[in-house]
Amino acid sequence: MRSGDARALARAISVVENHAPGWIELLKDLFPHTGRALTLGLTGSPGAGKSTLVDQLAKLYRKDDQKVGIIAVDPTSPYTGGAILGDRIRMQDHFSDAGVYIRSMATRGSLGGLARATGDVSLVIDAAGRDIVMVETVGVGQDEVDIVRVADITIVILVPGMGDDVQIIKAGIMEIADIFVINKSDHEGSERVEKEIRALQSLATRQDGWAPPVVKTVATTATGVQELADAITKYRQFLLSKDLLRKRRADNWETRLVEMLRDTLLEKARAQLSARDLSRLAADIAEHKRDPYSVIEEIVGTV
Ligand SMILES: Nc1nc2c(ncn2[C@@H]2O[C@H](COP(=O)(O)OP(=O)(O)O)[C@@H](O)[C@H]2O)c(=O)[nH]1
Ligand SMILES: [Mg+2]
Repeated sequence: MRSGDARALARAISVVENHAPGWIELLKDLFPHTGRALTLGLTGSPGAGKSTLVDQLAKLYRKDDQKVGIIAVDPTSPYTGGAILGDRIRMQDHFSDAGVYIRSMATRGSLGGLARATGDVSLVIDAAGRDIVMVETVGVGQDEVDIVRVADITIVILVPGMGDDVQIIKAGIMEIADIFVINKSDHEGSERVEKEIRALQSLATRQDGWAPPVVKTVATTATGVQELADAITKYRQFLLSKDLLRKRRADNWETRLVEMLRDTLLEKARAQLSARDLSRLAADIAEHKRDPYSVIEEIVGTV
């Protein structure tokens, strides 16, 4: 896998994603080889043009001979897999190019949570020697906010005229945007969206002193994509010049560590406690034979 074999990479990701035997050992072994890739998180409403944009960025990075990994997390159509299929079809340009590796994440039943799974998979791709890892996710809820926390740089994609800018602000994505993209700028109303972003930005200043730029794109024609890549480079340089990349990654790891700890402790507790035990305890509590606080203390005490 580390020599760049895409099939070995796919197998390694499956082991990690499915928590197949040895997955933790694999991640332990790979971890020393990670930390080199730049991870970009791209988020926005369904249909905003995330996949098209990711595709164009990948083309650009390939011209620069950078090796690219793409993780597509799209919970908008978890039942049919339609969106994932669509992504694959549109991105098949790259399929003949071993320099672009595309992976769709299962959005249901991810063991230990989607954000955690995405983080683990991006580590595997990083260890495989990819220079850029792009994570595409739909910005709708906390889970997606958590997903972008695996990223070094977060790009929020808005489009004119759908009122979805407001949705994104609600979801708290606004605060985590390092770069704003107004895609579909061939449609009317991109000026208004830009004004709204500027107005919101004036309300809060960032701790790091960075002023997130607003880049207008038409992803379908690659218009503005070079400018977006330039904005990414500029922010990366900003992070490095102020030694903020390290801080950013430490912040991300702090969030991830808590999540990993929660998962692991819960798993251990579950292993000690059968579903039947749990039902029996719940029934006892409902009948006020026992109190839930002592029950939890007891369970935690045995973990
Ligand atoms: N007019 C226009 N259409 C776009 C643009 N970018 C993407 N699209 C189209 O919008 C649709 C959704 O794009 P997609 O990349 O799948 O969005 P995603 O759901 O955010 O990944 C597709 O039909 C794209 O061809 C753009 O800048 N302008
Ligand atoms: Mg997509």
